[in-house]
Amino acid sequence: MTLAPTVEPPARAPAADHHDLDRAARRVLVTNWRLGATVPARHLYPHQWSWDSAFIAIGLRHLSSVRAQRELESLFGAQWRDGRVPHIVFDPQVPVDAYFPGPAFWRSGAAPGAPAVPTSGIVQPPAHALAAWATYRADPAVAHARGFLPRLYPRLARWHRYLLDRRDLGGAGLASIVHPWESGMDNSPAWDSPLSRITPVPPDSFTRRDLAHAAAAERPTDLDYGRYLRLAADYRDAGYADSPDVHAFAIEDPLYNALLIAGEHALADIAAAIGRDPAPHRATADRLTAALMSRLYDPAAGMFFPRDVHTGRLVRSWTIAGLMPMVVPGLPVARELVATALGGRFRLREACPLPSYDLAAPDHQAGRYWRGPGWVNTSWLFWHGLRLHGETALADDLRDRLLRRVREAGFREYFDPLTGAGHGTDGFSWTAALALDLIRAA
Ligand code: 2M8
Repeated sequence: MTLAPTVEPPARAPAADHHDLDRAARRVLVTNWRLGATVPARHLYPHQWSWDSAFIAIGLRHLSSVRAQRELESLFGAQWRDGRVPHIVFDPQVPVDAYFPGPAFWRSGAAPGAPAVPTSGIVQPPAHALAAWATYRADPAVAHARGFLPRLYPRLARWHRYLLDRRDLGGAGLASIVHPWESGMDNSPAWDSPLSRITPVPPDSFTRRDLAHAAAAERPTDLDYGRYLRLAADYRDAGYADSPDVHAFAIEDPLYNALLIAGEHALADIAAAIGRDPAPHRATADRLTAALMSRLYDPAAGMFFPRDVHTGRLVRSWTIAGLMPMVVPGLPVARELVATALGGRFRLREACPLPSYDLAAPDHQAGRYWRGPGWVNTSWLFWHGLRLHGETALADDLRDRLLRRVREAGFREYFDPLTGAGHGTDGFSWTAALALDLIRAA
């Protein structure tokens, strides 16, 4: 049995005690808005990022449904002919050395089927169909008038098709990520072992820009970067072709595939709304859910783990990615995931945002990027999943604590899950956007 995804809280004005937070969140999104899209953060991330735009649209829909629609439309305007949606769409107005690696590294212009605008050649988690459906539901009249869904649906369907066909590197139906940046959780401890096989490029062959805007102790290391660049350069030099020979890093990730499944359910809803047949999308979602359960779920652990396609083994690292299948409608083990989230590794009742990595692990680092701190997007996804599976009390409690955290620490990129201290950049768009969404569900 599958349930329809319920990503759209009823449109509501913010309660009086959230007015200031609401106003401040709007200000972040206004400041970060460029021509047709929103940057994740002004200095650290001055271009359009793929899954950021999905979360941003989920918040923007409460301010301006047209802007939310344009956020997604501008991203899909940079879709490649093979269906891939690039992880970064570069703004040609921004100086080329503002972000590394920039257009000169990715050289998308030389790749077959790339758009005219410069982009990266890798992808990010497919949160877009969910965001498109939520955006439509916020204002169906305006969406109809602009032809939003009929225009976006074929592009979303081609995007998913790319992942289902070209990225099924393990042959079991699940999509593989081929770079840690594709996971969205760039330096997750889960990637340490598969990355250890990759020869880094020499440290003096590149100049990082991120360290000009964020503390080194809160970012990935130079060794991580050396390996990221090796993988990306190999992919680029193969013309961005997808095959197990090209991809020395190939992982079936639970977060990635959970969003793909939730996205297929959203595509079914979208298809039905525009008079197309939803059944193929529901069938794909059901097939992928079965593969997710058989390939990535460990019943003894009550947890999903990534599978390394090259070794064939699960990577038993307790990251928040393993809880993300909560967003899958009808997931048969939602109760087990809640129990895991309530346990000592994630401490759902106190930790906020939920830690990106096992609080009890000796190598948990509360302030370093995706190796411990909490992010609002993964907590929003878990909150959404709790509601989807009827865990309303836990969902409401998480929502209230998330809003309190953001009010106290600001629209930071990530937070110490126990002390609440803010880390990374400030004025971070998805933190603001998802706060706007949570406020309206309060
Ligand atoms: C971070 O990733 C980028 C590379 O894509 C970076 O570190 O430069 C990640 O947190 C990723 O999930 C996010 O989409 C991106 C922009 O916010 O920043």
